[in-house]
Amino acid sequence: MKDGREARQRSDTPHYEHPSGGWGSLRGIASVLADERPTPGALRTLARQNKPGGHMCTSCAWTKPAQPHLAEFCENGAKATIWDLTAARCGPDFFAAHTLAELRGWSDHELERAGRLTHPMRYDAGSDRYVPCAWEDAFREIGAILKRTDPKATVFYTSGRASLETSYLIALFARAFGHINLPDSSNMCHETTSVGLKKVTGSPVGTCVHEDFSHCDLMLFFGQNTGTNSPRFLHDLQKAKKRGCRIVTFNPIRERGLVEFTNPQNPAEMTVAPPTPISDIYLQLRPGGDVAALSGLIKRVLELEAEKGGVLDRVFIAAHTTGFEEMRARIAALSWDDIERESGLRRRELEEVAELYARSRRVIGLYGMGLTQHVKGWLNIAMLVNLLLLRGNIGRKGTGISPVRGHSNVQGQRTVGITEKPELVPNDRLRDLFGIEPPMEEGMTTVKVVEGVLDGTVKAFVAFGGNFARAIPDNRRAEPAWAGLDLNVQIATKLNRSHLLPGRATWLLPCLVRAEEDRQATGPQVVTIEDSLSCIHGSLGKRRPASEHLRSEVAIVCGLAKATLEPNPRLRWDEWTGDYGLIRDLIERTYPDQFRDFNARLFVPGGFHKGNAARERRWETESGRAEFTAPDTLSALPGPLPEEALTLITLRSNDQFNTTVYGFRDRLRGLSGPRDIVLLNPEEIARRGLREGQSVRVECATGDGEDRAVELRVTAYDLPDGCAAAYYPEANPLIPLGLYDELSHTPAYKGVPVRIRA
Ligand SMILES: Nc1nc2c(c(=O)[nH]1)N[C@H]1C(S)=C(S)[C@@H](COP(=O)(O)OP(=O)(O)OC[C@H]3O[C@@H](n4cnc5c(=O)[nH]c(N)nc54)[C@H](O)[C@@H]3O)O[C@H]1N2
Ligand SMILES: Nc1nc2c(c(=O)[nH]1)N[C@H]1C(S)=C(S)[C@@H](COP(=O)(O)OP(=O)(O)OC[C@H]3O[C@@H](n4cnc5c(=O)[nH]c(N)nc54)[C@H](O)[C@@H]3O)O[C@H]1N2
Ligand SMILES: [Mo]
Repeated sequence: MKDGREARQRSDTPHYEHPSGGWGSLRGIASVLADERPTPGALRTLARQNKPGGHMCTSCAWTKPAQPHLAEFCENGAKATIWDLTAARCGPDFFAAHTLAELRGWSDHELERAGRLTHPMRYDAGSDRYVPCAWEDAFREIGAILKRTDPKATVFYTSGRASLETSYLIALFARAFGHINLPDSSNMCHETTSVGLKKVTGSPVGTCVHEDFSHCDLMLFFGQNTGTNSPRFLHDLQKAKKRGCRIVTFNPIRERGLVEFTNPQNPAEMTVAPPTPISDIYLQLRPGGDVAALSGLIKRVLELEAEKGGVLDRVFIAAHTTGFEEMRARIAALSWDDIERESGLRRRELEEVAELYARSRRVIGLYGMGLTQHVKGWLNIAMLVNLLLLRGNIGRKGTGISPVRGHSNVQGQRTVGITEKPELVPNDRLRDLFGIEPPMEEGMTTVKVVEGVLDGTVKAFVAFGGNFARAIPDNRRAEPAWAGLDLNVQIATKLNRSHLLPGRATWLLPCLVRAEEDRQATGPQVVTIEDSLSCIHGSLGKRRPASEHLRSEVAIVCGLAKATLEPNPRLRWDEWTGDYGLIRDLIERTYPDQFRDFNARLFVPGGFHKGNAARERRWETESGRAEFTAPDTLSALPGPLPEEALTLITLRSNDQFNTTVYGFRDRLRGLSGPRDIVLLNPEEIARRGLREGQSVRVECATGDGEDRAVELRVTAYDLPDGCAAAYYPEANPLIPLGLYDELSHTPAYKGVPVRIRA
């Protein structure tokens, strides 16, 4: 197996001393250009990225501003686009040369580097190879198998890239067929937000709009790595800093992008001006320590109120919230010793931040996977909301709660019906519009789907993008079970491990990427996406498709649906394929409040906002009010750590997008080379009698009887005591399927008890 190991050596300095952005990010783009040799015109394509009339980047979900920069893309957005526009092709010749058994020995990086998928392929078990097939045969044969399959044993997975149009049709296809087993990458990601934030504010998404970032005077960042995962947001942070806004970060790792930033698009900064410091205060708390840290902040704010008054927004609390007294009493009873122990922070550090909070008029709370991917992830979010509610920091200009979402349209997929929860869609409208009977019992989440694959109750799996089998917890334990499926259909752009785990009948169907022209019966088609701040944008690809055999995701969904469902004159799959404007009309009729005049507003600069009740202080919660939560624990972890165990957090490098590994340079962390490493602080290394570079066996310590272990090499890094870190997806075999957020079932990828054996 070649994995770039020989080619690249780890740097001697594991701590990157340069600001994020800057020359390093330009070199990052240049090196992908050199490695990938994209088809000509790629730079011209990049210039159209994230601008009205252009295509929307397939990397992160950060908002696309109304006044874009000359180049409204970042290092990682450029990498994502260049990765899509590679000149390499993974077609019939490639598959004729390699069996799936052989390809299973390749790394994630090598598989995707084979290039763009070019032809529809069917798996041939006799030769253990994919062989080309015709689209119409694929649709007919897949449809025939689905017709024989119990809809309740069928799963349609979406990874958050597919457009609103595609997603609406996938959700409709599922409901017309008779299931809502619609796990989304969101079920591994911000489902904690969809459930937890909804519980306490009534809104399943963030309340901020872009303008709020120009008015806040404090931002609190919990567990979100802006420099790598939403780099365009650094421009907003830099602007906010320059006008005097303060930023406080809670993260076990000192992530470079939240330390300082040089704008690569500003010539003066690139040459003479110093970088902008980003965080005023940076607190390296213990993983899972956010409940305790937030408890400390709230405790001090309540003390300040008792000391001098005027700190709480009493009018807001009385008019808009419930549960304040119970929360107050619970927090008042907590001891600072417990708070310090569980958070790993000192009382005086938390008091300083609480005092800053109490002085700030407009505060935004931001968070990412560091809060959501925990057993008590929902409580993490509820605690942040508690803090914000104390001073009326939701539903006012320059305030709010802002989950920073992952995939470019993951939030939008939920908006248009990708959900396993029947109550979240207007079923009556679907009945009226299409004469279908949507299922009313709950469908499967990601965790349930994996359980179903393992126990054989899932029979058919259709993936509209993504790399499900690799991204899930316990991925190694689940791998053999995929062979038990009757049907596995993978719609994708590049080869990945999920494509190498065939069932009894298996297809790999290639689709267009967003930058490519999508020409249908009525001409080139626009698709739409919803960003992290709930703004909807049109996206128009102009590149020549990587192969003449590619189809759009809309065309593929329609082809499959038509071949599967009984004819219904109201399900007009062919017409919809020919004109996506018709699909947008249906979205508007299904969700009239959010998508008014949809087709007329495709290219509004900055997108159009779909609205948010909590932002207007309308609380669509059970109580009809914003809810304070009294914490029942100080830790987001599953329980006290077993003897000698550490808490493992799993990380993305700056050179990957989820399971897509572009390369081996985690530039902003000063790490490069092979990814099979485990980070520990030097004292932990010494205490355990280990040494740098030593190969160790990292074992899961949940003690549920399964043997979960991965060989990794010890690397010293600045982390809190009791914490280990390793890369995702390499570390996923260590993560038990049963470890997930109590309310939303989002896997606890950031809080896994592990032991290390020499
Ligand atoms: N370039 C690039 N961009 C991406 C992605 C990518 O892989 N590459 N992925 C996309 C997707 S799908 C998503 S969901 C987002 C993910 O973006 P993020 O939400 O930033 O997710 P992660 O990088 O997994 O982890 C975020 C941070 O949480 C910290 N952390 C870990 N445990 C804890 C904890 O207990 N408490 C606190 N406070 N912090 C903790 C980690 O140190 C890390 O800095 O990014 C999206 N954008
Ligand atoms: N340990 C650990 N595990 C995690 C996480 C973690 O932090 N730690 N994070 C979780 C999170 S937040 C997420 S979102 C999931 C991600 O899980 P997924 O969304 O399933 O995974 P991706 O790696 O984003 O999927 C990459 C594949 O998508 C396909 N693809 C790319 N573009 C397109 C397109 O335009 N159309 C189609 N049809 N296919 C396309 C390509 O074939 C590519 O190989 O992983 C989760 N797993
Ligand atoms: Mo995600």
